[in-house]
Amino acid sequence: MVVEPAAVPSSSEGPPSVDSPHHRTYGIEILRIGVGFIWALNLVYILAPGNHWFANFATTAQSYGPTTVGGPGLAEYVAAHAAVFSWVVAIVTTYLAVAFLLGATTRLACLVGGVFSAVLLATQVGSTFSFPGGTDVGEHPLYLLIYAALVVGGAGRALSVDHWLSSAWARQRADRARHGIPVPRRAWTAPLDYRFFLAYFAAGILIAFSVTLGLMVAVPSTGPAGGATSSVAYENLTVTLNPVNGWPQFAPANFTVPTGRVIFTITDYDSVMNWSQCPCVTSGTVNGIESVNGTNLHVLPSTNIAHTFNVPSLGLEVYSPGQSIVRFTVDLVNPGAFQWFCLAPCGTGANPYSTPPMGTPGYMTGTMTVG
Ligand SMILES: [Cu+2]
Repeated sequence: MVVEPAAVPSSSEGPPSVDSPHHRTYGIEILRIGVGFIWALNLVYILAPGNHWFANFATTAQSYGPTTVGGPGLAEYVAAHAAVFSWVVAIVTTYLAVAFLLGATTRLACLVGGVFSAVLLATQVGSTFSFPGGTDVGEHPLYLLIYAALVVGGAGRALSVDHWLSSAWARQRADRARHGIPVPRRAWTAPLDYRFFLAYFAAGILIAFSVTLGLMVAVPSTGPAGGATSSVAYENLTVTLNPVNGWPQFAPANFTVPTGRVIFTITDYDSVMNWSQCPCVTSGTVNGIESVNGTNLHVLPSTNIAHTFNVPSLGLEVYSPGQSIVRFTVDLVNPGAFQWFCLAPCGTGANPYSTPPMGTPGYMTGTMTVG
């Protein structure tokens, strides 16, 4: 289909009207279709069998516990009801993909998408804007802006099912009027004023954001999903450059965790490298996966690894891409002192595999005490 370039509206009377094709602007519709593609990609991720999205949902939800204000209670609640929440997310994702791509119920989709983004944002408030800010909710402020732009710009007035339906109804009403048949008044045949809708949109987002924040504080921590007797522990590590010598450094390098389920978060501020020799297969974690910026992976690309976190005696191999947040869950059965190593060639000398900080305690190796 050939689309004529968008005509510049000659009047300044607000969004283009349904019945004035000369005033249609296609830019806003292209933005809408673009958002539809993003949601379609999310849907592909959910449906791809290799991602085990439904099976991993509980672990993924629980891994957000440590970065949630008000404690991990809400994350644990979602993890404990993973079947319900994984389907809700899958259904919302499907609806948003279809609605935005086809331009069917465009405004409702803006509201649903906005509320969804507000809820996700609220669960990660505080870590969303922190550099590298790489959780998968990092882009939701942008989504909210796009939805607001779609509402204000009157998306769905061209290239869309909404437009096709409203034109069909307008024609039928005109037809009836011509033949003297009374035209029934229906609320939805007269488009809601966009400013009026924008008020609902803004209110919906504020309410969703505040309710989620409130729930995070209100829902008490109950421990990990499905087990009331054991508890889950969290360990947060960062990789930063030492201000004195410039070497990358895990902090803390020596730490103690209890036996049982431990959720690790590595925030890696170091830059990426192309490590063509990287084994890059996660192992020793629950389900053999790690989450990189919110996406569960078993095999990682070798092009952006900065460091690794390996505990050979536990068979644990986790890869940490640069400028990213890595989460993984381990079930630690036996107490003891376990030495961990970074195996990525991050040495600063001639041989990056053997020069400091590689193998230097307090930088790229240390002791994890379990018990
Ligand atoms: Cu390293």
